[in-house]
Amino acid sequence: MRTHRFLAIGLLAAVTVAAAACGSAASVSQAAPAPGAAQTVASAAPAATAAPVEVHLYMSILTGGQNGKKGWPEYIPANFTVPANAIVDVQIRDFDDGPATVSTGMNQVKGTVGGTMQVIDAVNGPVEQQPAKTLTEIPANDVAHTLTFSGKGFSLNVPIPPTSTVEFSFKAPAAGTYLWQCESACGTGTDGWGGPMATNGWMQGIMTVTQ
Ligand SMILES: [Cu+2]
Repeated sequence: MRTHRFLAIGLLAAVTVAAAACGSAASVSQAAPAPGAAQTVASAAPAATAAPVEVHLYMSILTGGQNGKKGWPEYIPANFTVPANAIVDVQIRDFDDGPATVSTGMNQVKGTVGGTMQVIDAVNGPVEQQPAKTLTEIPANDVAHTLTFSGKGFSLNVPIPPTSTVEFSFKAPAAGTYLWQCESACGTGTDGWGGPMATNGWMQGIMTVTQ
């Protein structure tokens, strides 16, 4: 199994709201130090948790040369978990330097927040500080891999150029499991759809969405 990780930063917003509630609670209790004041503070908590959770997902795409399995490029992690209805901010660093034949239309960005992605022409170091282009598609002959969900209940397509970093956000669907597949024929066999393209944990994987 691949390792997976994601960072939840949504709590920061909740903490900020909670701090504000504490401040107003202090003034309320000074004006009227009645037991009822504490209940007013407690009622503010549900409003804070109603804000959408935002999480970050960091992925890398390694070549078969990098991971020691020739002809088997690999998403790390390929299997990951996000909370239902969260805004998921994704960064994918693609260390693969060559394109592969992409399925028709899969060079277009679909299903992301705003229908766009950011492309950065760098993969190492603090790429966030490099200039980024906001794009809705890239040339079909410049796609190395894609991150594509096309099953029931969730649809997303992000094409990824060689040796670049892409960033985008999507809204997580309802709880469940969702299979993704790379739609760029980067695998083994005469059509490039064998090996990693047909193996979970490599060029396909599962997004688990928790309640
Ligand atoms: Cu691929």
